[in-house]
Amino acid sequence: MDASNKHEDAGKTLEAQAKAFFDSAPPLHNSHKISQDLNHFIQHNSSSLENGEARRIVCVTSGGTTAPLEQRCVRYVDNFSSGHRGATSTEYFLKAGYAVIFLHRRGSFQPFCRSLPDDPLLECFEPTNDLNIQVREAYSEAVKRAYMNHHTAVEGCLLLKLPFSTIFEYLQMLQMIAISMRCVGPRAMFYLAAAVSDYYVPWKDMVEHKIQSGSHLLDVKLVQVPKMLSVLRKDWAPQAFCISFKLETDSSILLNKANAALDKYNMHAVVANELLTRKERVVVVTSAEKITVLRDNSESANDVEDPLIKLLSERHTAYIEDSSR
Ligand code: 9Z3
Repeated sequence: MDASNKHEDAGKTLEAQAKAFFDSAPPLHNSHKISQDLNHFIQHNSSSLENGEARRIVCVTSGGTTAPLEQRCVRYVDNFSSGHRGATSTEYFLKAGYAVIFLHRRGSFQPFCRSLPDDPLLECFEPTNDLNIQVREAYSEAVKRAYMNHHTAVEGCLLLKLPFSTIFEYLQMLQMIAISMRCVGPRAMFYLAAAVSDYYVPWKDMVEHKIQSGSHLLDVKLVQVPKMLSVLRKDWAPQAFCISFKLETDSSILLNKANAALDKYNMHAVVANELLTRKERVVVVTSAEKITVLRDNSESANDVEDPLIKLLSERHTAYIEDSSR
């Protein structure tokens, strides 16, 4: 991007920057199917439960987005996130009675599969004497549990899994989800755990073919991704309960940065976490308080997401009650 373009972009309102991003992004391949699946899922979960209330729906984002460097992409800038937070949180949201739209990076951790080995297909199965395949004894409980939990959630229309890889796919899908969830009003929650690219190469500025090696310096200009959290809150789903995450490696700046994000993006809460301790400890920052949430180390199977989702679900209940007054 040259200096004049940069100047032009900096002068635009956020809405105009967002529009320019979407106008120039490569179109989603399967947007019609995604839209159909979303509408069906939301409609299904909007009908009343036995107690007369409608189910709450959360969109959990998970994993890192990529910023491609070439249109026929061979290389990209990636963002750190294994997807463990999002996958684990999805399990606890389902347990708490939510329907979950799991917007995740292709190939990242999946709900209910955390206790399986890295390569489950090769490690969990073995051939029998008649050359059929069976589950190895050591994994039989874990495979059965993963299969049953996953099957129950997906077949029961309580879990909708939507994969992305690039920042273009992620933001287009997040926008589609948010707009489809408008009708859910305050019962909708966004739990934005994905690690989203801060910088990207706009599609129109990107070379088509693989960048050739040979020159000493590779000069690629990356542009700031418009801050879509504000647009989500303001325009896409203004009634939804919104939680974002703040990740830092320097603990001395973490809480200030989380506070700043809370104000800047008008979030209902920001979950602050540090890279090294993210599975042990998070701090939920709201305008009124800072609550430290710790993993319960007395039980080996416990996750910090267990108390975290309990807390956020309670806060969401209070938010829904407040909204109906
Ligand atoms: C997080 O902070 C997540 O908790 C982690 C989870 C990515 C650390 P894992 O997937 O890790 O379990 O391996 N997500 C948000 C990260 C982020 O990029 N936030 C932006 C920021 O900090 C705001 S959107 O500026």
